[in-house]
Amino acid sequence: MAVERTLTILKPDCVRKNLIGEVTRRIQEAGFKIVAMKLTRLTKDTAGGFYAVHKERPFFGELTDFMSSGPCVPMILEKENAVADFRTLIGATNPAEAAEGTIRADFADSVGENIVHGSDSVENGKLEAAYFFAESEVVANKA
Ligand code: 3AN
Repeated sequence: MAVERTLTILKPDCVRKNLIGEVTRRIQEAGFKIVAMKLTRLTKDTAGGFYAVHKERPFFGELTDFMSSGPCVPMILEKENAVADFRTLIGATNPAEAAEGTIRADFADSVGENIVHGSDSVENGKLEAAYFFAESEVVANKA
């Protein structure tokens, strides 16, 4: 299986609930290597740019309000089969439908406030990673 990168964001609800440590622990325990990471706060505009594909959706305003409501923690993660394995680890978008033991099933309140983002393809992962990180901020993590 190929080594891939995926982009996650520990969303503002994750930070507010003091879950940065617990969610990061689960990510690392599942075998993902963190190759870039920062604490940042999106503006409504930068959140809108990230979710531009959802611009016409009825929840776009709510989504960009939420994503700019407090600090978040974007990370680039590396692992074999990272994109699909990360989506398995976090569970379905709607926490009510997320499998038992997944991050969203355990911690998320709603489809809007669902603790973490995960890229849906290798291609989007690259675009999303570049949205948050310069190449110079990505570290080869061999540990
Ligand atoms: P995922 O993040 O699991 O790939 P998408 O791409 O379908 O899910 O949706 C992007 C983000 O938009 C989700 N993470 C979620 O926070 C938000 N979202 C999706 N559907 C809704 C909805 N019906 N109401 C509010 N927010 C939503």
